[in-house]
Amino acid sequence: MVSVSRRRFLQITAGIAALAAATGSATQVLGNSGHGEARARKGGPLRKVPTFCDLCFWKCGAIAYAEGGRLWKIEGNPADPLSRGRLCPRGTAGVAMATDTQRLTRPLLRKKQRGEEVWTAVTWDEALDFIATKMRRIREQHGPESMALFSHGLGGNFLKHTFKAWGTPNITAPSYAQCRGPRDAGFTLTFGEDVGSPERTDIRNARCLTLIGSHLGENMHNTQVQEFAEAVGSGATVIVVDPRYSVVASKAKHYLPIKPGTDMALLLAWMNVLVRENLYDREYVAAHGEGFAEFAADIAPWTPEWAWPITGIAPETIRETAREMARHRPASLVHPGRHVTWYGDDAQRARAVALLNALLGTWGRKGGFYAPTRMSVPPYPYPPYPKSERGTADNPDGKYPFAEEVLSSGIREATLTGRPYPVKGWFVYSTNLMQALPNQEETIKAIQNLDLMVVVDVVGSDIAGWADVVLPEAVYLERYDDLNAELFREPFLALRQPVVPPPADQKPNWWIARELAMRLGLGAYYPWKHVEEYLDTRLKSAGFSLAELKEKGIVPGKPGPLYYEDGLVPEFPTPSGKIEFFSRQLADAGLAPVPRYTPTPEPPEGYFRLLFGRAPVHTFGRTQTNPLLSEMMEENTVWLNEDVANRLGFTSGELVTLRNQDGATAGPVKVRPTQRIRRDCVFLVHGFAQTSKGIAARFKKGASDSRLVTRYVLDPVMGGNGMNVNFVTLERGV
Ligand SMILES: Nc1nc2c(c(=O)[nH]1)N[C@H]1C(S)=C(S)[C@@H](COP(=O)(O)OP(=O)(O)OC[C@H]3O[C@@H](n4cnc5c(=O)[nH]c(N)nc54)[C@H](O)[C@@H]3O)O[C@H]1N2
Ligand SMILES: Nc1nc2c(c(=O)[nH]1)N[C@H]1C(S)=C(S)[C@@H](COP(=O)(O)OP(=O)(O)OC[C@H]3O[C@@H](n4cnc5c(=O)[nH]c(N)nc54)[C@H](O)[C@@H]3O)O[C@H]1N2
Ligand code: SF4
Ligand SMILES: [Mo]
Repeated sequence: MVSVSRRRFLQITAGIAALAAATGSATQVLGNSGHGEARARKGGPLRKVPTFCDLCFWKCGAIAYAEGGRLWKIEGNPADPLSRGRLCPRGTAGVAMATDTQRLTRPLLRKKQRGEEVWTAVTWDEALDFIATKMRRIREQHGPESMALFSHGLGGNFLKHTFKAWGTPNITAPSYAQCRGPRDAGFTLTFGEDVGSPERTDIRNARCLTLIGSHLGENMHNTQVQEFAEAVGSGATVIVVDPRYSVVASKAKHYLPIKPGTDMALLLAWMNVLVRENLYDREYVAAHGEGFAEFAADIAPWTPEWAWPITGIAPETIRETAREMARHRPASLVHPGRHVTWYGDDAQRARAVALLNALLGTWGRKGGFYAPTRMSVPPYPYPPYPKSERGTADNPDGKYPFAEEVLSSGIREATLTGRPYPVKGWFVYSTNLMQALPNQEETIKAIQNLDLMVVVDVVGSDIAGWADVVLPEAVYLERYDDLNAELFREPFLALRQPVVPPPADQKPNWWIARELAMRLGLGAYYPWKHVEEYLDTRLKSAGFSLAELKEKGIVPGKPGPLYYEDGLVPEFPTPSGKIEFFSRQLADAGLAPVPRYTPTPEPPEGYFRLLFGRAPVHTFGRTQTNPLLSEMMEENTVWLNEDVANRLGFTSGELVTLRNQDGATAGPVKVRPTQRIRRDCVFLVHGFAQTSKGIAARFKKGASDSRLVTRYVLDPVMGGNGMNVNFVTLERGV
């Protein structure tokens, strides 16, 4: 078992200290510009251009500095409520994304077999004409729905518009079925609303914060990490449940090194204690709850003594932590998590997290979940999109009844089987499906069934290696994107704008989307010629102008009431209009109306469960070629319990190959023996070891968890892809 002595792990708190240092440097940018301007600059006068970051999807407000046409540095924008003037280490390295020597420079057309990565450079006209011709042929043979768009992030908005105008509903992102989908479903089934992104978590005001696998600090979502530091600074109690002693675990009063895959049992036992000991918020539950009596009867057997042998967490620890949570309610936030596609019962686990929050009365309360607002900006007045008769291809017969978005895995399945109808073209924007989807072999087989495969990327990523046409995009510092007006604590409106021109023949997404639409006869959907016209039209309809946003980067709106105690009227858009402790919707779909624990298979003798997560200085595979970030972390290592390493004779830094239950291998990768992980699992940081020829060999270091995720379990509630169900052995050498 992992030792939990806090003293012993003091050194890892350096992780948090490093974060503070990295983020703290960037505060007073606007009022203190003199330090840069005073110096004589070679490239021309110093310009400060407000924009927002794209090194991950949090979209922190930033200010880029350029000398003439040359980027110098990028810092947080103090006017931005998300970054509050501080960027994370990745955001600070944004400049290197533009100067990355491995960038794609010209459109490429495949010359040989798919995946052989032999290309001819072509002009944009040639590339787009080729795509348009293929798309028309697909439409003639199979209908417009047979084109699918995979698109992750804000940059895909204009392409989504083109594809909706084209007439396909098959528009999907790996941030749903491979990431937060089960959480959205679990919370919506319970409260009638999901937690959104940025999450509506009032971490800043929490007096007790429970984190179940949410490894804040490694998971570097800026606002959350800053608010976590504030909460800890003001003495909040932290409870961390993780098989691995994460960076946040080092800040925890209670660290629970749970057996992987058993969180549901812990959640049920916690709720059992709250109900049995009458510690829950009875007034809140009476006012807002539906089906509480059935729920209470259902969870009555799930005592801490029952959960103990399943989770490895002692009954007194379960009781003590439940009481601790109750003591601080309603400012007792149980974090909803984000990447929750673990074991295939994830929507039900998310629902249990939602119900635990409901018992603590945190929804709509200070220190729990606030009510977010957004700036209202009317959409551009486009003509209506054509209606598809056929519906989406991902979820035939509504097999996953509570799927709210299109399932990327379902589109892949339709591409493989031709059911419910053939999918013959993939247009892939800013997502590396080889890394993001489980089971790479299925992805490759699906790609082989396509008549057209287009990838828009900034480097020759793994997925670009499988394309027929590769389109090089301008990076965020070189382009406009759509406006950002997300739901948050304070409403705001933010603009991304070009700071410097692209260095070669790269084009921005809006231009690609528009040019393609023109070639497809969809000109009516592009009444504007340049994105500036589009932005100005939308901004004017909201009472602003492009000129104002270009100057300010961000404009704040008027915040609404955040909590019920501020006068916010509680509303639960569920069928009953209340918080559904017992879910009639789930029962009617033949699913458990109150969450149940279902065991997940255990690793066979000699195998370890493969777990994976984030490192503060990388975003998945997106930052692998960033020279600054790869200098900070060049490769991942495989975390292995130190006692196990000693018993098996593995030494620190020794190279091993990982082999999973199906014979898939990854590595060579260095072993990191550590007391910070249980004996039954190993851990890799995700995103390393891409194998594309488009990326120089020095970035192939480490091991790719994605290669080892051959097995996945589909969530019966919403079709999520549970991926923490693979087991690996370590083999000496390469
Ligand atoms: N095995 C495994 N699978 C996972 C996860 C995991 O931890 N392990 N995590 C899951 C999660 S939480 C998520 S959200 C998804 C994420 O999945 P993805 O969003 O697919 O993440 P990446 O693999 O980083 O792929 C991003 C791609 O976009 C490219 N790119 C970067 N910037 C730009 C740009 O400006 N323009 C264009 N056109 N392209 C750009 C990058 O080069 C890269 O190829 O993966 C999920 N899948
Ligand atoms: N630096 C950085 N930050 C990021 C990202 C990034 O790429 N880089 N990506 C962002 C995105 S899109 C997402 S979705 C989030 C993902 O980040 P999170 O939602 O915080 O976390 P996960 O990736 O699900 O989980 C990883 C943690 O869960 C633990 N874990 C694994 N199995 C179990 C289990 O069975 N039970 C429990 N209790 N814990 C378990 C692992 O040990 C690890 O500490 O991060 C975001 N932040
Ligand atoms: S969290 Fe970091 S990488 Fe993500 S948008 Fe903010 S500064 Fe950029
Ligand atoms: Mo994610």
